[in-house]
Formats: sequence, C-alpha cells, structure tokens
Amino acid sequence: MTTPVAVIRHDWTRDEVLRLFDLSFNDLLFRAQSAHRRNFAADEVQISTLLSIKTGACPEDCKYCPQSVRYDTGLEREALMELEQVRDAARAAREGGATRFCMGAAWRRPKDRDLDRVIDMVHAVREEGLETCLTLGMLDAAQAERLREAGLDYYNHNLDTSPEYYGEVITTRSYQDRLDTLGHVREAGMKVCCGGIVGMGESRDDRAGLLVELANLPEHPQSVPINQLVRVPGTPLDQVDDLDPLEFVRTIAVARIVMPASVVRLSAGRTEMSDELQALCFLAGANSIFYGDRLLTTDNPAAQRDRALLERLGLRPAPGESAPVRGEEAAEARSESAA
Ligand code: SAM
Ligand code: DTB
Ligand code: SF4
Repeated sequence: MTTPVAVIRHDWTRDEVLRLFDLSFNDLLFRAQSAHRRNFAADEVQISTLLSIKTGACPEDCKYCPQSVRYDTGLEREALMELEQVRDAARAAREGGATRFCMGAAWRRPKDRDLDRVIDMVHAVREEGLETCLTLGMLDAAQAERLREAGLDYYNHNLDTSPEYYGEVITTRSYQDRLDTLGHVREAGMKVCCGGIVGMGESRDDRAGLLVELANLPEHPQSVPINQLVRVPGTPLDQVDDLDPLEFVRTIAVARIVMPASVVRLSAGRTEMSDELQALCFLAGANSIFYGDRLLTTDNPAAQRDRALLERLGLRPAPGESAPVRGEEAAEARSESAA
C-alpha cells in the first residue's frame, strides 16, 4: 500500500485538533515535518513583501489593530498611495528577492472608485514580474470578479480567531461577513490567503477552533498566515500576556498537519522572536515569511537579519509561481479589465 501524497480533509473536529495540540512536542513536530516533506521542498521558503497603500483611520474596531480610528496609537493617517510610489516599492521588493507583493489598505470595504486605482496598482506590480496579493477588507461578488479580471493572484482576508473568541476582539463585522468575503474570492477563482492571530489572550481551544474553521472551508486557503499579536501601545490588546513561544510553534505545526498542502506563513511577530524560535517554526512546517523592514505599520526584522537567518538554516527562497509577466500577459490583463 502506498501513502497518499496529501490527504486533504475538510471534516476536522475540534477534539481531533485538540488531540494534535496535546501530542508530545517531538511527536507533533515529527508529524508536521513529515506532512511538510510530502508536499513541499523541505528547504524552500516563499518570500512576500508587504506595503500599506492606505494607512490608518479605519472605522473598524479590531482590538489588535493600530490602524483603527478608535484607538490612539499615534499613527499618522495616509491617503491612498500614488501609483508610481507603489511601482517603485514593488521593484525594490523584487530586487530584494521577494516573489509576491502584498498591498494592504485600512478599509472596512473598498469603494468602487478606490478599486479602480488599486487595479492600476495590481497591473503595475504584475508588470514588475511579481505575484500580487491585496487585503482591502470586505468585498462583494462583483468586486472580487473585477479583481480576478485584473489578474490579482491572492486576496488576504483573515478569520483571525475562533468563532467563540471573535466577539471579544471585533464587533463591527461578523465572522459570517468574513466567510462571505472568502466565498466571493474563492468563487471568483482567486487564491485565498486566510489565517489568524495568536497571542490575543485566547485559549488553546480557540486556537484549535480557528484551525478547524480554516481547514473545513470548502477549499483550504492556498496561503495561511499565522500572526503572533504585535502589541501596539494604545490598542486594547496592548497589555495582553505573552503566549508561550512553544505554544506558537505548536499552532504552526497543527496548521501544517490539518492543511498539509497550504503554504503556512510565519507572519507578524517575528521581530520579537529569536532565531532559534523561528527555526523551530520552520521545522514545524512554516514555509513563508514577510520580508522587508516593515509589515504594514509595524517593524519586521531587517532584511539583512533575515538573509543571514535563511543562510544559517540552509533555507532558500522558493521560486515564484507565475513567470514574470512584464509585457504581454500584463497588457492582456489590462485590456481585459478595461473592457
Ligand atoms: N483592513 C483590512 C482587513 O482587516 O480586512 C486589511 C488590513 S488588516 C491590517 C490585515 C490583517 O492584519 C488583519 O486581519 C490581522 O489579522 C492582521 N493584523 C493587524 N494588526 C495586527 C497586529 N497588531 N498583530 C498581528 N496581526 C495583525
Ligand atoms: C496578515 O495575516 N498579516 C499581515 C498581512 N496579512 C496583511 C499584516 C500584519 C500586520 C501587523 C501590524 C502592522 O504592521 O500594522
Ligand atoms: Fe481596519 Fe483591518 Fe485594522 Fe480591522 S484589521 S481595524 S479592518 S485595518
């Protein structure tokens, strides 16, 4: 009998997932590393760079977020960026070694006239030969369709936590709103980037609940960012207790096991992590990072430190999924979305 390459399940129960969390650390990491090797080159790490294209003054009340207008975090608000600035940032990201460029806007949902400008940005980033990702808040079906026609590769929209803990963190949009947006993105045919945040004072049961929700979506998100809360002074979660770092590693390992063929990103929070902790996260099956000195509004490890870390661990950047699209394909996408 041969072992299947990847058993993709959508019927995980919370008890089963909690039993994975309860394994001995060695057993858990062995299972996660085995799942990883069945599906991915063991030493490749996908490299994404983030850019905040519209910063601050967000009407939503996400308690972790420095960009909510409700919390005084001292963040300067910035209007939607000019196209040429975005193009320059994308070019610099590609030259620095990123294969994907993720643009984030502090909106509840984009207005259609904003979407016109963001679509021009997607074209510009594609012309630089990078995969494209956007995170703009909630989308309706027509907006998702427009983004797919523009050639957008990924849309990021996180579930953030378990359905039970969600109301402790966000009250201005529901879990179902998030599932609806994810449905529109999936149905439009784009790849889904969806994960959450740990270290917000949630329980292990909540971490298991988040992973069950992600794994039981109609399709596993192709990209699963696992963020450790970045505690920003002025936000309501500023004073939350530290999460045990080994519990963070366990969360990555369980994500790898329940979504074996998805790229799991060790996302926000790396600035506070030692090289050794990050190495454990890679061993647990993380195979993507945000690269570059900034996340959206907070710091990320310096690019130089990350290059040294990857080198020390013998990890190499994964090749991008789409061939460079300077020229033909990008022009095609532009004329399609103009039609
Ligand atoms: N406004 C859009 C939205 O929320 O859908 C897009 C941008 S929002 C900043 C993207 C994601 O960043 C959030 O869903 C959350 O998971 C993550 N995030 C925001 N602030 C964070 C923080 N302080 N620590 C860790 N992750 C954070
Ligand atoms: C995701 O899951 N993490 C990224 C990205 N998707 C957009 C954002 C992290 C933001 C951390 C806080 C900040 O820099 O503002
Ligand atoms: Fe706004 Fe997104 Fe921040 Fe929530 S996470 S406050 S929606 S920018």
